Amino acid sequence: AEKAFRFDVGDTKESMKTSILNHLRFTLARHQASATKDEWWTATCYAVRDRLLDRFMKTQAVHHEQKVRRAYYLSLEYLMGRLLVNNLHNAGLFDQTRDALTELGQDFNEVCDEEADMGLGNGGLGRLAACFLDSLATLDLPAVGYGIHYEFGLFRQEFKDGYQVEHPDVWMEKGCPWEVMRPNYAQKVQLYGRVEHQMDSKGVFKPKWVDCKVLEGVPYDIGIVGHGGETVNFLRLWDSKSTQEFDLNIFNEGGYVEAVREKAMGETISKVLYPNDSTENGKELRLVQQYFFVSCSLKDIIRRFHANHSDWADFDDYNAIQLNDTHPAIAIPELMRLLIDEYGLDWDAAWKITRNTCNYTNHTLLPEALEKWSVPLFEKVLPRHLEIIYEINARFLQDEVEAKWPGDDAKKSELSIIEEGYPKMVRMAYLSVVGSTKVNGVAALHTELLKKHLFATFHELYPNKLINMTNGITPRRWLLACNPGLSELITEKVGDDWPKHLDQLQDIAKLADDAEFQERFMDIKRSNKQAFADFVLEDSGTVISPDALFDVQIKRLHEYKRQHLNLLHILTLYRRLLNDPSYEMNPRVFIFGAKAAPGYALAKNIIRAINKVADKVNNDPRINDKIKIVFPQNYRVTMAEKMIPAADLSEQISTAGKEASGTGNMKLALNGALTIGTLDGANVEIGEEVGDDNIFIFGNTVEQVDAIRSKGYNPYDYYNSNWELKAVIDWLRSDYFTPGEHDAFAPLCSSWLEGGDPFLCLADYADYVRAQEEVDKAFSDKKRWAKMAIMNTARVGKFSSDRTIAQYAEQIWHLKPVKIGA
Ligand code: DL6
Repeated sequence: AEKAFRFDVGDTKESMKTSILNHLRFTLARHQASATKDEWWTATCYAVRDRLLDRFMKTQAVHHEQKVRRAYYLSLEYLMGRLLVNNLHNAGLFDQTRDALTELGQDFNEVCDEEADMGLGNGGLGRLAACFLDSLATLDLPAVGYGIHYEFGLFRQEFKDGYQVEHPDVWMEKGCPWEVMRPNYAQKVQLYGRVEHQMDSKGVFKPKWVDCKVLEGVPYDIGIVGHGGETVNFLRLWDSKSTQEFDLNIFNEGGYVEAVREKAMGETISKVLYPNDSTENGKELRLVQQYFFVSCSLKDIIRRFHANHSDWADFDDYNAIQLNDTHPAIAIPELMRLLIDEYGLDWDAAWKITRNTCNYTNHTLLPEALEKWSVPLFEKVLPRHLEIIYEINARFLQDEVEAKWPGDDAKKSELSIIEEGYPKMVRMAYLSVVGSTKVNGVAALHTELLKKHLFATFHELYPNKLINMTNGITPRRWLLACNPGLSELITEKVGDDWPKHLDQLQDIAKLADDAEFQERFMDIKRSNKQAFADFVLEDSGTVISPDALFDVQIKRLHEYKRQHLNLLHILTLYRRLLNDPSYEMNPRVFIFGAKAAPGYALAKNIIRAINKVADKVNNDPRINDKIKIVFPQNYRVTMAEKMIPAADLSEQISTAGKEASGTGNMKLALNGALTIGTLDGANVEIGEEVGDDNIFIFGNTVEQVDAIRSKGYNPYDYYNSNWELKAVIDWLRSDYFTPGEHDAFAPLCSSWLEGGDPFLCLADYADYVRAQEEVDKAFSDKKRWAKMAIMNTARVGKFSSDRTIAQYAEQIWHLKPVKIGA
């Protein structure tokens, strides 16, 4: 009987056509003739989803039957972008679906363009999580991603008079056909209340968390298909709902309106992603969000464990949990609470399980990004967890710190999870280190700096705990799908296995001097540049030439990333051209993509400065189109997919020691852009792979930065001794770029001078300009540039997230691939 009702989930064009039409008719109740573009998109997604769900059920059945060990990735952010094209590639349905839609009279690209980005993340950390999900499934590793089902993702950015204006991101306006709601797996979560210590029947005092508010988490699952389509893992996102209990008390007291208001409040928890990539400490809702998704996820993990096992001693044999930064660090006390209070384990058994199960990834050294929660806030929201954290801390200080450094109270206060002060603070990074088996940095340099600075004393205490896992990116999205021209050329030369084995790109290095290959490689680059130029023309009316050098800086707007150093270079060139119309340089298009955290005033001032300089430069006939600046609004994954294949030059110019890794640097190099960068984050390793001849390194190193600072850095020394630097800063200080509006960029200019230039733009300026002159010279030599670009693509195979995930699986999770079979 089951066979008779089986859906057609075949992979032929005809089968796709039938499914799409069936969904138009039976899911959306539309006639083919009157269906709108977004309905075609929805029907196509459903047709693809049918096939994914079929594989998903098979995958989960195999994992269950084989009682596999699983990895659980806990992340507050997933910057997924669009899913259709990627899913089609990974599931092996791309050609059939494109042809099916074409035969049904639809423009495939237009249908794909209906999809809103799933932008449930801020930047690098969230995008890394999305790449990891892709690699986990591709490598057939049993894994589940857990996060929050935000109603609003990262804000939509608009520019008005150069200012950034934020709007809510209504990404689910047309629905999200990828997800499946699973009310049967809903979980209850307690919050607030107080702890009572009640005597049990044996006369032992037991903590009881009482008078809590109770929320419900309802999961939405999104299938994650690996390349080749065999394994379909899933991302489970929790949506918050108020529970019956939540309302009833107030209801019974006659407070209907109050009850509904309370109910609505319960539902605000998963409403919106916090729009800051480095600071969001102290906000109660943020702590509630973290606890809400962590508690739901742990209960779900335990439920799954109990489906196959009954002995808690097995828990850490079957489960590995990865904490994506400290955002889910509350998992450590929550797992302790569940094991002790709900399941009756003793402290030592619970601690062994917790520590053996959890691992933590650090993504930043920036002090302001290190999460700390005030003890009073913690006590209000999670009183029982605070007790547990105090106990973890007391035992840690006594059993481990005292054992290693007897009588050393300074060490105890240095390493304490509780920071003394008014108010006391809970240091989430320390809690994460103490409660984890492994702690990893995200690039070699970053891990070294963690060992030397942030976690130096922990490293002495636990010499094997800190390890490096250099980040990576999925080559499926960031080459195969976004750069079809280059993908085809590579496939022609090295076969079609490279999306799963990116090291095979090395084989094109031997063609780097081949004139015909160079020409084809650069023709593809040119047509990608033309496609981007067409987009820019339509988007903003700005004309840019695909023959110019496309100089790209795409990342969050932050002082440490130094978009304002890039701006100083632009102004330098502009000034040189105005002073000397015969000044020789290749025409350049400076391309920016960046959102600033809504509360980050200086970052927003930098955005406005770039936009205002762009207005002037782009419309100045005196410079003969030698410089153009384009800064499209609302940079997001989908826009990155257009910019990266079109880039010639990749700006990775953070102050040395500040960028943990970077992943845009990897995407751009993979697509044949040359890096101009400091010795920071993963730039160091990119340089090692591509070789000194194929990268432009400049600026002070970490050691030099430290030396400059310890001598007492004075930006005026640089300002007063470099007349060109002085001239461009003064220029920006004038009202030249904002006629009649004085001091428009005072915040920016004073940050360089009176503010002490915390990120050393002025100290690196001269060497940056020198390196840019090198870039210009190299670009003039077309053969040399082509060779360098090819060498970049050829030699960055190391930065596939498959390599990163294979390392996590081997060194942290001890996880084995599980073949699902046909
Ligand atoms: O590890 C992913 C990514 C790194 O590539 C970036 O260098 C780093 O800035 C970023 N960190 C964050 C925010 N950090 N926190 N918390 O996105 O992680």
